[in-house]
Amino acid sequence: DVTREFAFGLPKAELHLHLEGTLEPDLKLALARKHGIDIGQETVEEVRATYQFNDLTSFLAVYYPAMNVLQDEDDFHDLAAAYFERARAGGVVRAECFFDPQAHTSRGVAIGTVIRGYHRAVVEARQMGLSADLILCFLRDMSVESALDTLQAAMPYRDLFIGVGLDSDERDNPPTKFARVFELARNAGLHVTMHCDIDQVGSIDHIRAALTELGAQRLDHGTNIVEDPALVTYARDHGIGLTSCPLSNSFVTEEMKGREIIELTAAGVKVSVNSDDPAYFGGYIGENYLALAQRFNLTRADLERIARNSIDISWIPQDEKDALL
Ligand code: ES4
Ligand code: ZN
Repeated sequence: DVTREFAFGLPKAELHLHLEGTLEPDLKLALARKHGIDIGQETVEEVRATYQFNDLTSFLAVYYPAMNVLQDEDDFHDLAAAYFERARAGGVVRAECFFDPQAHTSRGVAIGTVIRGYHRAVVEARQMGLSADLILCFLRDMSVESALDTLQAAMPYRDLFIGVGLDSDERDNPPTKFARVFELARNAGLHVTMHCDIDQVGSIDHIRAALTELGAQRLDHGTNIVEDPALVTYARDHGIGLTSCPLSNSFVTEEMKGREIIELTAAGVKVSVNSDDPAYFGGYIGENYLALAQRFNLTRADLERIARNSIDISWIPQDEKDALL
């Protein structure tokens, strides 16, 4: 009995959203034209046809090169502003958005250009009644030195983001590689989350280290935690939130992780549903709620609980949170 209207209308928090993953074919083409960049396609349909993948490697091979069209502060603003419009239409009342500075600084764009552009859109979103903030992510397939440099370069903009995360290719890049970076971030009063979950040998060890050594307050994906009941209990007792992304997971792992989401929620772990890279994975947050409900026969009450949990595990200031719950 879950309708599209219900799934989209539920007030919810988006906690796992890569701003670079919201680059729709039409904006990509418009920015390519603006800057005179040849991206190899001439029409929106041709660009859309390149958004084609079946695992993380093939996805990242499209994802990073696409970012070449993001050049000036307005580009970053326009990307985020377009996302916030879509988020509002999907019932999002709170958005905590990842961005990848190294994907831009590595091609010569200044970190201030990135952060100022995104932040201008955040301020406008707030003026429209959407509570929003930024989370700076480190690319885990780059060196720890690069991550340290990035954190330091971001410090002049410390007040324009609320936390740090860890993304890109997890293989051979455990979170412990970045222990020093996360320690410095925590000391700066930043929130900490990290991507943990690629369904590979060792991912439960990544989750254990994230929670017990690195100070992670949330896990992005992280549903592999079901493999270790003691860690499930730990997550429940410490209020560790999980940010699951059904449509993205069905590309990268061929599963929405619905069983895990249901099991963990029943065990008292707060699991949210999110959109990851919605321009690439076939839908924004409303589509993710709807797809999960349809595939796993969830009720309206199930979705209401997930939406409420998403606000509960958000890093919104407590007084704002109380007003939303
Ligand atoms: C990502 Cl699906 C996925 N996995 C790892 N890192 C990412 N960054 C953006 N999307
Ligand atoms: Zn992600």
